[in-house]
Amino acid sequence: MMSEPLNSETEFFDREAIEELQLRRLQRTVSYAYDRVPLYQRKFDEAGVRPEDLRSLADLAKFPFTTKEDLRAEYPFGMFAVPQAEVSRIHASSGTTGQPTVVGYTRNDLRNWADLVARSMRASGARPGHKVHIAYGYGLFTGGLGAHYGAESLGCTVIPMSGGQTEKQVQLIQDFEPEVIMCTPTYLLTIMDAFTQRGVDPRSTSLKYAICGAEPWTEEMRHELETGLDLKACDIYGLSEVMGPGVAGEFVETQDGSHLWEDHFRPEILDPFNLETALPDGETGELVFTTLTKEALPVIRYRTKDLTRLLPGTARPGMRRMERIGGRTDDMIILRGVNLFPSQIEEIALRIPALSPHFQLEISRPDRMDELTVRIEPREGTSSAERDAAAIRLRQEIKVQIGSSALVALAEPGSLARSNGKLRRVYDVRNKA
Ligand code: DLL
Repeated sequence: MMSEPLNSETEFFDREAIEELQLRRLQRTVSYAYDRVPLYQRKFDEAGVRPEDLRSLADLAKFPFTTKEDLRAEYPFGMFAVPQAEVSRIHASSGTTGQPTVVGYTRNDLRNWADLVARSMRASGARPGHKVHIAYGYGLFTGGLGAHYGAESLGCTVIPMSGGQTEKQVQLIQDFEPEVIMCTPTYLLTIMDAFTQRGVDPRSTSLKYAICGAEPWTEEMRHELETGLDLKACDIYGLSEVMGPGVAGEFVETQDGSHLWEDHFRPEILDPFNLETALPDGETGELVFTTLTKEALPVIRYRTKDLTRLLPGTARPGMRRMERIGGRTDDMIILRGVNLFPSQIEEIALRIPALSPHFQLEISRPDRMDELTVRIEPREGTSSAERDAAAIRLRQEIKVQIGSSALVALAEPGSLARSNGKLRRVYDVRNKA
């Protein structure tokens, strides 16, 4: 057996060495998956490919995709590649519809996961000895425990707060004085507002770094959080089916999008129209992953439904970066033929000074035509003239930048639902006459 390089070494590999490592790990993964998971055997056979056909990285394109529906169909443990007794932990992603998707980890998987979260956290500014306040939900969601073991592995002092109980979050941040907070960007907004409501200046806390992910967010939201809390906010990306948080992480020095940890995952970008062809770097499409080291749940060409593009690495030149995710194909609103993502509204609204980041999108069908209403809270302390002007400007900017007309309805400050984790932005009331 060839001895495996350590994660701390492969992080610094150059592109050539990474690709060489990827090919070796990919070859091992496809034959491992084929031998151990009936679904892969069936799919490969149907597609007429065999593990030996993978001779170069380009050959991966011959292999069939895996989807969330595949995982659902094999619920709960049908896709596990090891006997249940070798599975050390199980997580599940809630999913808004139907069955949850179940994922599993061996001891090695958990060690790699912790290493990659630690690597992501270090990139984003966390250091051994920092106190890390974790406000991602603990439990079946991968956010809480994923961040937890990563922070421990980095050598931090972990405060396992979990999500919710915002009053208590704010109290403990004041009392324990953590340097780092990990939570969704919209929940950080909730925490920020809770400080203000207590009469505490959110810029005065001990927090220096926020490591945010699990939902799309924009540069404008980063600016909102960084100025509001006086800290540096970086992105962390991941999904349960592939691992959890820590598939990619952003460097605080460059803040130029998350680096994909390509020593463990091989990314591809799929043409969003024909959903067949892989696109070259720099072009936007659906992100697809093949895991390179996972034991309990290897995934081959898993379709994430996340839209992004691949860019060359900067802080780690051997790894590629992904552009900030603008949205998921699932969240795309098609309004009278125009495609639109909630993050585009966030971007436009936050450039208008009198508007707050608190908004919801409602799609209705009052008269055989779909209609989008943006319900948004103006900022506290703005005059009614400023608010009205801001609403008109938002409507105009949406028309100009997205190319679609929307109604803008101002909501009372504090009236819209606040985030407790992943925030729901879109409310579709079309079928509820
Ligand atoms: O959300 C894992 C995670 C936890 C990532 C904590 C980061 C921090 P799932 O619940 O399976 O796993 O949801 C995965 O969330 O496919 C994306 O659509 C979205 N997502 C995750 N991170 C980001 C991000 C976790 N940084 C789904 N930016 C993914 C945009 C993200 N979207």
